[in-house]
Amino acid sequence: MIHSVLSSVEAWGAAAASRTVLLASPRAFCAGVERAITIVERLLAGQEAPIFVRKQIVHNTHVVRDLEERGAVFVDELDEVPVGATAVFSAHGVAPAVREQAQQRQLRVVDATCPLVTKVHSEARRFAERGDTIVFIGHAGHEESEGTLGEAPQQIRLVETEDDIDALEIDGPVSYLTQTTLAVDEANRLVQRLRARFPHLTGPNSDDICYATTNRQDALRTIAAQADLIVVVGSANSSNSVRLVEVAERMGTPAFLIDDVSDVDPRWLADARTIGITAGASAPPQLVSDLLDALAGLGHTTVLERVVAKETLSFGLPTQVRGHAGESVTSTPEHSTQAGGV
Ligand code: 10E
Ligand code: SF4
Repeated sequence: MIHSVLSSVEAWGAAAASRTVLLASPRAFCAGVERAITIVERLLAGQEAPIFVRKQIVHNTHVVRDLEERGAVFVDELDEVPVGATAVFSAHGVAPAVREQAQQRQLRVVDATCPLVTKVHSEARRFAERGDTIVFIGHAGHEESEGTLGEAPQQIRLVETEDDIDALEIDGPVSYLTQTTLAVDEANRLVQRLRARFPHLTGPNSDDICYATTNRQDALRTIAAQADLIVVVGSANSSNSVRLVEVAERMGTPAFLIDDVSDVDPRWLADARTIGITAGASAPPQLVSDLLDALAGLGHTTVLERVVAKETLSFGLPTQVRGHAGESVTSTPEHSTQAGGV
């Protein structure tokens, strides 16, 4: 016990140094996540009865814990929700079968699906109606994939790798769609492979990988090129956060995913004089501020923000929680908000 405390003190001692921090921008909350959290917050503020949320509203342990403490009840499936109660669908979207189940249970549904995920669902229905077989590039078992696949289960094939593509046997017209949070470089590689196999392949009018995913990866690339290591703030089940780690690693820069500053291992920092920091789209900005404060406690830090884009997109709220007509939620990743107030 004493030995492990001493070695921990030694490790933190070795981590003490002055450093440069490269801060990626945009980082942290996107507009779809802000909207989903606002929906739950408003329902909690306006109603005595429990608010049930199907699955994690977004894939972040801090966000979920905070909303839980304020009264939200997270469930895995709708059969855990009492008949007639209020149920929120998470930002990742749901399959039509889940909507039908909600109707059967006479639930009051408030849909927090990000509009950019809804767009992919619409494309899936459109491609299926015209008779295509749809190749969906995404991650098996992820809620967003499950939701989109559910739009036309007989006509959609999920692929994750080039081998999956090589194994496809499809007659007739083929189109593709993607999960919104894929790594852009990997997705492009897979689409190229698909096109080689199916030369008449058609796709969405505009990229399914969303603006927030793209911006966070672009910003990360600019800092990963100059950093000794990258720290990504985000939870382990957050697809877009994990992709940020992988993008950095593919560039040859070691990268670590942390839920918050308490996950930092001082041994990572010992030889790192330039640290790159970013956060996934579901991570509260305050967690980045906490990390910066902790690094400042280890020695003088010079923080340089690398801005590749300004995000001004905003999404309207569902009528059930709208304060006034046309009200929307804007993503402001450059500004810190309280982790407890997400
Ligand atoms: O695991 P994901 O990255 O899909 O989700 P997240 O909750 O970490 O971030 C928000 C992204 C959503 C809702 C999917 N487009
Ligand atoms: Fe919407 Fe993109 Fe955010 Fe997902 S990552 S919630 S698709 S804006």
